[in-house]
Amino acid sequence: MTVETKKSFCRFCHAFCALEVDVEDNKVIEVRGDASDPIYGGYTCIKGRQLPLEHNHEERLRSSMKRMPDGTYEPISSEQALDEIAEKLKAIIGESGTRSVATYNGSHAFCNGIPLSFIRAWHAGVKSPMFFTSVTIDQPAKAIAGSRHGMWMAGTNNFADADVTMMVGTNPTVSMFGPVPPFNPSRRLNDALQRGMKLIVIDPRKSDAAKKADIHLAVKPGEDATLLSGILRVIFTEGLYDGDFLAANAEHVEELRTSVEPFNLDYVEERTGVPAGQVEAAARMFASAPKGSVGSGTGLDMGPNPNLSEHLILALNTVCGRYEREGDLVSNPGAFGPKRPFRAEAIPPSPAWGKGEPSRIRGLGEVFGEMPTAALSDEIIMEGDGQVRALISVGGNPVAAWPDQLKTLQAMEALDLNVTIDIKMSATAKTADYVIAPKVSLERPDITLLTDGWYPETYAHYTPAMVEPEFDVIEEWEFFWGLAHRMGTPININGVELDMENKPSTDDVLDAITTNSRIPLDEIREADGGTVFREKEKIFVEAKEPGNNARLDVGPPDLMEELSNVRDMEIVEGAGYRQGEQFTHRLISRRLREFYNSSGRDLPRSLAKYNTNPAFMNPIDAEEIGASEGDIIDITSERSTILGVVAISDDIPSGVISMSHSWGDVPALDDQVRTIGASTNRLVNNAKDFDPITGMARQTAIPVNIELSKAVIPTS
Ligand SMILES: Nc1nc2c(c(=O)[nH]1)N[C@H]1C(S)=C(S)[C@@H](COP(=O)(O)OP(=O)(O)OC[C@H]3O[C@@H](n4cnc5c(=O)[nH]c(N)nc54)[C@H](O)[C@@H]3O)O[C@H]1N2
Ligand SMILES: Nc1nc2c(c(=O)[nH]1)N[C@H]1C(S)=C(S)[C@@H](COP(=O)(O)OP(=O)(O)OC[C@H]3O[C@@H](n4cnc5c(=O)[nH]c(N)nc54)[C@H](O)[C@@H]3O)O[C@H]1N2
Ligand code: SF4
Ligand SMILES: [Mo]
Repeated sequence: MTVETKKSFCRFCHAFCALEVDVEDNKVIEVRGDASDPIYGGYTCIKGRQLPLEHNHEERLRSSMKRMPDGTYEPISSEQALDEIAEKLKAIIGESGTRSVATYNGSHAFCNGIPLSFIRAWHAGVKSPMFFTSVTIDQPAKAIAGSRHGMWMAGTNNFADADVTMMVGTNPTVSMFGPVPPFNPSRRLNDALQRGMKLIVIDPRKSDAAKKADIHLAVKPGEDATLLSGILRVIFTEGLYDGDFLAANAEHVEELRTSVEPFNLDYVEERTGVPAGQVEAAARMFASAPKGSVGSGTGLDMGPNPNLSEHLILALNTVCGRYEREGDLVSNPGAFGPKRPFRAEAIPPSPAWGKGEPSRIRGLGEVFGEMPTAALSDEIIMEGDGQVRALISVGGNPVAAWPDQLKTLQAMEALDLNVTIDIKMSATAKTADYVIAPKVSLERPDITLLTDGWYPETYAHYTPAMVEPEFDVIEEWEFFWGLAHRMGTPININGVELDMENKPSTDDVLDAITTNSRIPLDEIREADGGTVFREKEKIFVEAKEPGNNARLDVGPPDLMEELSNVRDMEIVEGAGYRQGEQFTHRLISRRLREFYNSSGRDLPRSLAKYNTNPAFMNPIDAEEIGASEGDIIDITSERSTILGVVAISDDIPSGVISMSHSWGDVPALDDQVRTIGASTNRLVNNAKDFDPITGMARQTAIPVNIELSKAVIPTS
């Protein structure tokens, strides 16, 4: 057999690195970074390099599965599964209405150009508002804050020519997320530092990013709103703001100034643990550089007051005028987005909440057209009109990822129909009535839709399928098309009515999704591999439209009140949030390079690095409880207790435990903590300290106590 080499891109994570793929006998045998790619330049990571193994893994589902009355699973053909599921959905909708049918779209619905548009169209067709995604348990605060503060049409300053970058609660060289464009971010960050860019990192632990920073502010977990207010106060007090920009483009500046005034440096130091001199130095470094912005990640948005904290990020950029201005080159107007203007003007606030379908839970509701995932388990458990009875999870793993694992498990059991589309028997699949086996990335045509706006130039990549699987696996959209076909549901994408009698091809669906694309998909298809599409004429940021008086709102009254409440809180001894809460540590989230949330836990080279999600802790804290490397500890929040495997690290400050999420399984398997890890989400209480708009529970900076465990867990 000859080996054929073709170009494609990785979809193990959302970074979509360009690859060369070796195919032999319709099988993916090896992948390498495509060194000729103009954006990625041959970069891959340990996860991507294991793609062939993921495709050919012996535990990969090669047919869909149906749960039998005794709890075991039997293979079922995808057509038969679709027949049965469609019948059950019809019955449930007939009895309980369309609100009783929900989908949850997880990270692998995002690592694929089609599912989100297709499944939204399916919801419109069946008239169910119950569309959920992982975004509402991730960083919904970004969209919320943007909608309340307003956005700058021409965007923030580019990373490529920034003089300074501030990163808050993000670790881009591992996560492929945050202010560094996630295309070989290590090289991009190193290049930027070499050319003199200053880096400020706010993170409780000495993360990979923090190790490279000019200034690392090791904030006490969850106290970012206070620290960011302190930075803003220095900028106002020392007159380091961009007064001309604010006068022309912002409102409520005085309100912001007076609201941050009480955050004097003594107070900020006492509450956040960051020395006053460092706060001052960071504020000066950020504000005095001509260009460069601040950006954040999950470390900020999963903590307390996420919408307020994210607003302060936007306000920092606005106060320092860190936006592209008239005459600046638009480096990437987008390939797949529609044609649109780039003017030096504000897109005014337009709150993304308070409309649409109300949730039955905790006074929440639709946010930016999605329902809040943090309350989905309650929507399933709570009886009454509108109760969710059927759930289809797509490329997500609720049992691993949703806040409050015990409640999630209760919800999975309460469902009348529980379907998941997953490549393996995940913790969630093991609770499902049907597990639909999908194609894996290199078996599907796809486009770089998710990352379109993040590229530093107008880059796009279309890939055909590399191999055609010889077993019964289907794409996610084919599953929903199959349901719609059986239920008489129309599917309309961008005004294109799909043929509901004869199944379209994946390329037909991609055509529908890119109907309004600036660069026609056919032009992108013609290129072999990822390509930069140079503009015939360069696009520059235009002047503000005459008569446009839109302003960015840096100090909306509701948020200024929230800020004042933060300031009024008493500073708590230890790690609790309120007086009287007796906790010694705050547990913070982090990502591991070798895994993608719960994906990768079956890949040998990843497992060689970590076969559990260690409880990283400071040596002093370990000594205090008498724990050594590899010992098992009990980690107890006000909600529950989990086991953790101690990993001692100087990078973690005393009083902090740093652990990755989406590990572990159900409580019955806890004694396998050394090989399957532990579920940090079992520590989260989704009904307490939740954000009133998005329902986000505190998924980082969780107050906990630790002690050496009495559980006897063998080491091998
Ligand atoms: N405490 C705490 N909780 C968190 C977080 C945290 O930091 N701390 N992070 C949150 C965040 S940011 C997110 S995004 C969520 C993630 O939440 P989820 O997306 O629900 O969780 P994942 O583990 O990413 O689930 C992905 C699933 O997709 C499957 N899969 C892999 N490849 C494919 C494929 O090609 N097709 C299909 N159909 N399935 C595939 C995997 O086997 C896995 O079961 O978790 C959130 N939960
Ligand atoms: N390798 C890998 N890459 C991934 C993922 C993965 O699981 N593995 N997951 C993907 C997903 S779903 C997402 S959403 C992105 C997320 O991308 P990021 O947000 O960049 O994720 P992390 O790498 O966890 O970085 C978060 C940082 O916040 C810090 N932190 C924790 N609590 C606090 C706090 O209270 N305050 C501050 N200031 N910092 C805090 C942590 O120490 C950590 O360094 O990553 C994506 N990329
Ligand atoms: S960073 Fe790794 S997993 Fe993500 S797309 Fe690139 S090679 Fe794949
Ligand atoms: Mo995420």
